[in-house]
Amino acid sequence: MLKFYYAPFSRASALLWLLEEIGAPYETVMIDIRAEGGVPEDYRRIQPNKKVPAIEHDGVVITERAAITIHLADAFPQAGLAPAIGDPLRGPYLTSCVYSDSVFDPCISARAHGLTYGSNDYSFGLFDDMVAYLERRLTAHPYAVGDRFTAADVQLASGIQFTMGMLKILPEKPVFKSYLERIAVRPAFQRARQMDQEAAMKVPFLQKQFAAGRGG
Ligand SMILES: N[C@@H](CCC(=O)N[C@@H](CS)C(=O)NCC(=O)O)C(=O)O
Repeated sequence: MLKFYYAPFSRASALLWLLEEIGAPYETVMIDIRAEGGVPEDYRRIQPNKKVPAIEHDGVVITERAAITIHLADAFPQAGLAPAIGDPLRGPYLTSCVYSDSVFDPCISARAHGLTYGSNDYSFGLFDDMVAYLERRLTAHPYAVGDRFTAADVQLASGIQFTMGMLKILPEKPVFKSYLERIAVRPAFQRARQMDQEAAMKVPFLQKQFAAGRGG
């Protein structure tokens, strides 16, 4: 039994895509992270900071998107989304899954908030180093960790898409654009996008944003 704690247009949207790539049945529990008065307190028993995503898989709760991504790709090996232990790509794969949330994401947030700092000041290091590293990696091979799509691409492409396309914080490098083009043709990606849009239309806060022409 797989339960997915989800809110549209959020970091949980990446996991919606991953679940669609995997194709196993799951039950979605909507969490209104934009509810007036905040996220209901009883959700804290699932996620200590009341954030999405979270999953409950066969009675075990897993939080933190990178951990959930790694877990799901391993739990459903038939989807072929994770190099196995012993595969030389396993190390780069794990690194990439975690890098997206522990380096890429906070570098973007720091930049968005105009934070100036030295490389040593924070564990995630410098924005420019992060951009140069991703540019090098995606120039070296078409996907996050080699020649084939893995769950690490769900992490990476979701981040690139949102921060380059919507937030306009990640620079529009040709290598990032062509990477997203390779991703955009995936049926699971397209399905998840559509599902995310439809779920967003049911969120009161987002309904108001759409009505005011600010959504999407
Ligand atoms: N470190 C968390 C971050 C998740 C996160 O930031 N979720 C946001 C949505 S994008 C959230 O739930 N925000 C609601 C809130 O903070 O109240 C993870 O990787 O799962």
